[in-house]
Amino acid sequence: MEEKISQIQKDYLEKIQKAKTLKELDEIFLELFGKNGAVDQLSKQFSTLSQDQLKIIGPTFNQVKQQLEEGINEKRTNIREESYKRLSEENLTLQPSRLKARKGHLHPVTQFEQEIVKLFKNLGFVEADAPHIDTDYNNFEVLNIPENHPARDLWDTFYISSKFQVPSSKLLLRTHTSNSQIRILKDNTPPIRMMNLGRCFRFENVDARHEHTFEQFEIVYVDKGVSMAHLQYLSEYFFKGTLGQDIKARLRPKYYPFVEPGVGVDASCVFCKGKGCKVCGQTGFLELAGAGMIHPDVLKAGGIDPNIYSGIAWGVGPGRMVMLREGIEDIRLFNSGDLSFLEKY
Ligand code: FA5
Repeated sequence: MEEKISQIQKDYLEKIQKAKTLKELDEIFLELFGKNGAVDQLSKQFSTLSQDQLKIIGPTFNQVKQQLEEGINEKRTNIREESYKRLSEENLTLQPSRLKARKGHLHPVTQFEQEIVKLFKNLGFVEADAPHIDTDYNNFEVLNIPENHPARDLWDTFYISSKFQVPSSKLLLRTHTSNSQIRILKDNTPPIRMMNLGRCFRFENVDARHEHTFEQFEIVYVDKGVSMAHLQYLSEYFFKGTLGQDIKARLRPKYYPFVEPGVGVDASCVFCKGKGCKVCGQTGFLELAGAGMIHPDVLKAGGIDPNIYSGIAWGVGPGRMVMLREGIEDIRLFNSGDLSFLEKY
């Protein structure tokens, strides 16, 4: 174990030293401290050590962790300072007459979001607000995800430093628009038809389909006699309105602690129309949303009697939908600020 620690120390101190950009440093940080990163992998092996071994390894491990973290921070500062220096030494001769006027337009995800808000406004849904920075209670606990629930692993997030915490409520960046559910239920009386749209955040291993900062769209519908049939109808209404009239919706059992039953909502594949192809893994369907009947405990926490009312909640990622509709292969392009990409939409 000691050897592994010193190998990681050696390898990563070297990598940090060689890094030239902030992006490279971010990647090194994720490799080390991200989910399943080198540090995480090491600490998982601690359970195989005896108490005596732990007493020796523990402090070394913490020391190396701290050294690597400090190394990254120090290098970040160096890279920033160097680039400020370069900028301040640069001599710019601006010639405004040569700049071509550029016409801007809304971001492709924003365009799509305006479409879906309109679709649901046509059914009487009203927009509700929910904050990006929220309490652990609203984002997790009230949704049946207590502190040690395994579902938290799927929705790891960024926490606000304790110096800025309001006493007694841990603050975090919301992981999903489902933090709107408790507000919607508390602030309204049935029949409720509301939707929430906006930014969500996760401590993700970022890749072509996963961003740390992305958008979600959620609807909450509560009334007497609301059932899975409404869920099926609304899913199909959404897919037909955005992907084409020939698209079908399929509900498949899936676990979310705040709905019962919970479902993954699939759309028939836009590429092969349900026949089976490479994109849908020959299944004919693509999973696009999570949904279900609102759990009675969540209704109760929102002051609504589950013996009288029932409700559905449904959440989708607009970014992933735009990727599908426009054939975009990498979700990271959306936040990249790359105008040559954005100008195509
Ligand atoms: C949720 O976030 C649940 N809150 C959805 C829900 C709402 C369930 C209401 C039940 C009732 P999930 O983690 O599966 O579930 O995310 C929902 C959608 O958000 C995904 O299908 C995907 O389209 C999008 N999404 C999730 N994580 C990311 C990510 N890292 N980057 C981009 N899109 C993401």
